[in-house]
Amino acid sequence: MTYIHKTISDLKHSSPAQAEFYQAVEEVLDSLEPILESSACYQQQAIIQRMVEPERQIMFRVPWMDDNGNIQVNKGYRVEFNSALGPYKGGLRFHPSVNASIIKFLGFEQIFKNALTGLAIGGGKGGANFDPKGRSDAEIMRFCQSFMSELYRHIGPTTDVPAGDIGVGAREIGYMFGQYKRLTGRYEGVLTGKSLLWGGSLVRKEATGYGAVYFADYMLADRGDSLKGKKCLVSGAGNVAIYAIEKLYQLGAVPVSCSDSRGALYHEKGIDLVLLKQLKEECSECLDKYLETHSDAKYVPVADYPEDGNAVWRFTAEAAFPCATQNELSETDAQALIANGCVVVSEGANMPSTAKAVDVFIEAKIAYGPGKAANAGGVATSQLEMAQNASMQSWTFEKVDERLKEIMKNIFDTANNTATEFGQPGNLVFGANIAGFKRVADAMIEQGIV
Ligand code: NDP
Ligand code: 2IT
Repeated sequence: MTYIHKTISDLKHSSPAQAEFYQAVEEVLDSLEPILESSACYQQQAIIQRMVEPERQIMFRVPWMDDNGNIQVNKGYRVEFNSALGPYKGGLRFHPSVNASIIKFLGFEQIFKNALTGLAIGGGKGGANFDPKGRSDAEIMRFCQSFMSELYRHIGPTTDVPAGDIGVGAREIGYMFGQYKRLTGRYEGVLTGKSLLWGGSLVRKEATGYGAVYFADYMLADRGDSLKGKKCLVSGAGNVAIYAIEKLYQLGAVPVSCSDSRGALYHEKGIDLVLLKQLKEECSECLDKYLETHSDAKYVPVADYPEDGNAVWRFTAEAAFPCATQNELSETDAQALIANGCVVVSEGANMPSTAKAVDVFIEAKIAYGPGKAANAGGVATSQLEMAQNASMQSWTFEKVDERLKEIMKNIFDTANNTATEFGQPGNLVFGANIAGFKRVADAMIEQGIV
């Protein structure tokens, strides 16, 4: 059994029943053989065994009272995965599906994503199995306050800096920041994604979606092509999807779809972004109402999705931006995309394509940007928010956007050049995994056995 296979097999024994976590680990480790062969030190230093084990995992009870006076209890998590490159950095997800496996897969991805940005940030992730849907503002506030009443003792501006993810946006960050400040008496950059009124950075809200689109454009530019005029499929209708759609329009592309947990929307003429933003503000699950304004659009409810995939990927387009959640794009979806002429896939979400779907993209040699490279613009801009907080400055929109573009270009170049260097030109999964791994592993070796 190879060193890599043994590590995965040991992991399945020590951390049972964590399918999403194994999926993320296997994808990274599968790329590492050439670098492990080229340098014996990684194996000697047990780097892989150390990397797959979080430095610290915090699990806690989150009790809160709902509007009817009933006591509710949720499970809270913060996984501080790796601090070789800087303070733990990564979002908080509030979604009923959250469990240890999901938080660990997200935290593991975050290590390599953050390394690829070239910035000084380690990897972490957290969240709770709390479902914000249908909850009042007061309930959200009480939940966030209870969550922070435990989390505050584990985080700090130079130790661990959480941000948003699914179900956590500016409102939740505000309530959590308020509680942190109340408990510690400190006003400091302990969270990113803050409101522009009190310490947030311009472009942070837009950064993940914009970044995934910039990344797609860099991949295409390298192939003598561009997004201009291309029909694009986008999934999701949250923070990442909305700003991916906005940037696609700005670059002259035509985003024709979006989706949520209830269904997929397709509009040949291009998604009406003003209406989409309005619908998402009015109600969290009413994409079908779009048809009241645009009768030429099409809505497919989840009940009518193909058995082996997601309706959003069965429409015809040249580009795809999965921006909803993990494993939302199956092998059959990937085959349908390729058959319909899709030439570029850029992942705004974390691990949205199943392992078999990724194989289809690699085999077809289309431009495929894996999440840990393509969606790194969000966390990179979070680090720019930290830099502004620490220096008590506020940069202009143009300055932050310029830095974001530069970072996305560097990530593309690093992943692309590394793929070529290690013998698989064009394979950005391979290039991103090796480049991210190398930066973290070398830092770990220099810092000794800790
Ligand atoms: P939001 O909560 O703003 O939006 C999530 C969107 O995805 C919603 O439209 C939601 O639909 C849909 N969705 C969530 N879960 C499911 C599901 N199980 N099935 C179908 N649709 C689903 O989250 P974000 O836009 O911030 O996050 C989207 C993705 O991007 C996630 O994978 C996240 O980890 C990743 N990401 C986010 C970053 C950020 O800065 N926010 C940075 C990097 C990656 P509904 O409302 O119906 O639930
Ligand atoms: O997955 C991610 O990179 C995020 N949710 C953003 C993390 C951050 O710290 O901004």
